[in-house]
Amino acid sequence: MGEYPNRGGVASSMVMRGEMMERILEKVKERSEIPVYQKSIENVLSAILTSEDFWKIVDLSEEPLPLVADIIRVLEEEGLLKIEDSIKLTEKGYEFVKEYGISKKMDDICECCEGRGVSLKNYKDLLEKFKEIVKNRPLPKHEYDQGFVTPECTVSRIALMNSRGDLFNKDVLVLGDDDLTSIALMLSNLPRKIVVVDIDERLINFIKEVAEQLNYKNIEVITLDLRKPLPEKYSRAFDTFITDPPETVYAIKTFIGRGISALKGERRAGYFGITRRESSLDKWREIQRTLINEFNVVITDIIRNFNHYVNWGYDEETRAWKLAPIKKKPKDIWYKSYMFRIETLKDSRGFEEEVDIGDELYNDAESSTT
Ligand code: N4P
Repeated sequence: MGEYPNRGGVASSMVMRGEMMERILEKVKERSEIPVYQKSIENVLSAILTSEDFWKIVDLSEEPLPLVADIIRVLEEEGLLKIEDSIKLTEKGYEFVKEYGISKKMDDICECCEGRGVSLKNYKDLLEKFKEIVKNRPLPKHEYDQGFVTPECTVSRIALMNSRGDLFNKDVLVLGDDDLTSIALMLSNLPRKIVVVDIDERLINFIKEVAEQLNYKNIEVITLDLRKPLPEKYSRAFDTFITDPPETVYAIKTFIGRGISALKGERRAGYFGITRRESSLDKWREIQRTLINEFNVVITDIIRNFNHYVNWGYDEETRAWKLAPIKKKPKDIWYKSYMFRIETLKDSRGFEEEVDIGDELYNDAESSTT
């Protein structure tokens, strides 16, 4: 101390902010089942510097919603923020982020592709037709955790899969289709054959009707709960699959595992969305372990926030709503997922067992939109 007389103030505030961070971390750990790190707190604070809106804070922080809610409560208890009509840092909060060295969360994504990395230039007609057809689509059902992506996302999936050589003259399997990707696939006329599986009759009927209107013949649709295995004839029958599973490790294993089992063999591709809104990075690691160690496939692409989910209308009935510190409906899209592409290699294998689980297919400690 004596050696650096002028730095006493700085040193003591350094200790103070270190203690404050430790305390916040301990308090959040006490109440959350979700792994929390200093980085999680920093992410939330950084997002709060950018937005006062809870949903936007979840979106920007990229921490699971229930964890963000707990962190916000603790920050409030510590006097770093105020929850009123919106979420705002207090003077003490601003001081803390300044001393701690936390800056605004920037979200400078490309305005042409919204960060998806594919161009829709060659798919303009398809997009227009798709938008027209889906105007009277079945609305999302809470019990199946449905929530569909924007038409631009659906059509970008076609552009993406085509760019990777996974559509033209290929047999394509769609596992769960509230996004109506199969309709965009029909309109593209790229696949050789399309098979769609969904638990929801309404979707199956809608897709059937559209196929009839388009006079599209190379499609089969089946109603099936994916807790059960696919019909025998679909084993090793496809070149490509696409799915968007509920975010529990169970659902991911089941949906993706069935997709992999349905592929013809090596060097075939699978696509699926994985979110940060309902999955911590610890869960992501678990998912990636399953992919690499159990299924023996390789991850070739992970595209951040490729999928944007249109707000699904049953917000007030969800756990997310209960946890939200301010009961205001989201204005903008906040739920996004990363698009994964995997490829099979020699000795890749999927999953064919029936699973005996109920609600755990949809819910775990990190999920919140059911
Ligand atoms: C969740 C959507 N509860 C939002 C509504 N999840 C499934 C929807 C399928 N299109 C997204 C999960 C991402 N893997």
